[in-house]
Amino acid sequence: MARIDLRGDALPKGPALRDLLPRADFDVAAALEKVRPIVEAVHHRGDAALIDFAEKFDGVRLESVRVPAGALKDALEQLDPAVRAALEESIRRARIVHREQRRTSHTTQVVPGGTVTEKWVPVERVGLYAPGGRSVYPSSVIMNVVPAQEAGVGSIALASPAQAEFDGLPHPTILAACALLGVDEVYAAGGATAVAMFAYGTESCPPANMVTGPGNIWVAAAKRYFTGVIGIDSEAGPTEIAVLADESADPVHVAADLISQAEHDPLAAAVLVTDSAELADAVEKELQPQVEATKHIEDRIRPALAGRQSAIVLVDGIDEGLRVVNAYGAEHLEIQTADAAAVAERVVNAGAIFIGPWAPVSLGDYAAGSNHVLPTGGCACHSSGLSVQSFLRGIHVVDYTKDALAEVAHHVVTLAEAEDLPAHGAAIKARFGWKVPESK
Ligand code: HSO
Ligand code: ZN
Repeated sequence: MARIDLRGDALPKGPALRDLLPRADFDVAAALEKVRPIVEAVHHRGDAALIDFAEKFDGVRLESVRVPAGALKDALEQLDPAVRAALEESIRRARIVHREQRRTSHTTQVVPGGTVTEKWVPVERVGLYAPGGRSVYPSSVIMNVVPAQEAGVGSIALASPAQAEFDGLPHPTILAACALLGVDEVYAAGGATAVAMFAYGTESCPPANMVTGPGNIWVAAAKRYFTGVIGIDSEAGPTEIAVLADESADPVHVAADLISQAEHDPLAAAVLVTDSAELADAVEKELQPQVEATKHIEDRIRPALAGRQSAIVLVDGIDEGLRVVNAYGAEHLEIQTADAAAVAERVVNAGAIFIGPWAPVSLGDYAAGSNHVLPTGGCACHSSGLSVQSFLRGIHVVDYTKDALAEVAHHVVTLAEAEDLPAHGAAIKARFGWKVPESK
């Protein structure tokens, strides 16, 4: 892995620090141009376009994009019992956490006779995307469906690419996960075509108000295409892990955790930030045998670790390390230091934080109860991971009596005039015989 030495004066004081930190090139804007004709074809030709694109991209001609109910049932019946038990435990834990995120409506009395209620209402219909191909992740189905269900979303549909080896159905573990979660509306559609299907609706799929779920750059580009038209969760980019570690960290754990996320994608980022040159050396030494011993070596892990998005960053101390990880805003941040909980308190930018030796990112990916759909590419500086909140809208309900309106009327009229919007003021005066009521 590359080294970035930020010891001494090399650590910049201000925002310049961010420019020194490693990050993958993930050019969603360029992909947008390629996605545009695909999205337009789905808009104009509906299911016929989806079927043609499945043939072109997934190599299978579909009879229909909607997955029959029997296929979900069959997939669940054929699911390996150990995988089923693990998925059920993952669902159970995710529900425990997400159920407590539910918000209740709240009424504030602003003045006597004047209230504002914030009413939380779930999005009515959501389309969830689960990738196929390199990443068939039933765990991501759980991470999208559970918060939507706990938010009370009434209509949940899921799309995942058609698989030639399964007669054009999505991958059976995706179908089984849907069956376990009680999601019965499933479509065989992939990438940008799936996002367009949900955004516009087709003959077989009613349009959705929101699309969530991970995916490759084409999914991210399609989400950007529809930004402002439908709701999206985020443009998920390649996975990132940052580890902030001192000399107390176990290099075997640190190396294993860096590799664990490098396993996702050749563009995945693995970043170690440490004040211990000994630990940096030990981790690098440890990476070699561990990489050799794992599966996706050449296609993902080696390019991910050698890529410009991954590095070992050397700092003078943990205070400086905190500045680095806060500037970076990792999707996943592990704290492997003495007194890790206290160090974690000082982190302000991260998608999720994993404290100490017994909370690796892999736990969060599957079974901590936390959500694994998290902001990438530095978006943790302004956005959160998926939660029940993602699927709710807060509607302000304003309720004022005549006296309460009269009390503030002169201020409203004054501000309307100051903004050269006299009709706004007139809407108040019309209620009081075209006069501004005297304030008490
Ligand atoms: N680490 C990925 C999620 C995932 N890991 C799915 C395993 N399966 C992004 O948070
Ligand atoms: Zn993962």
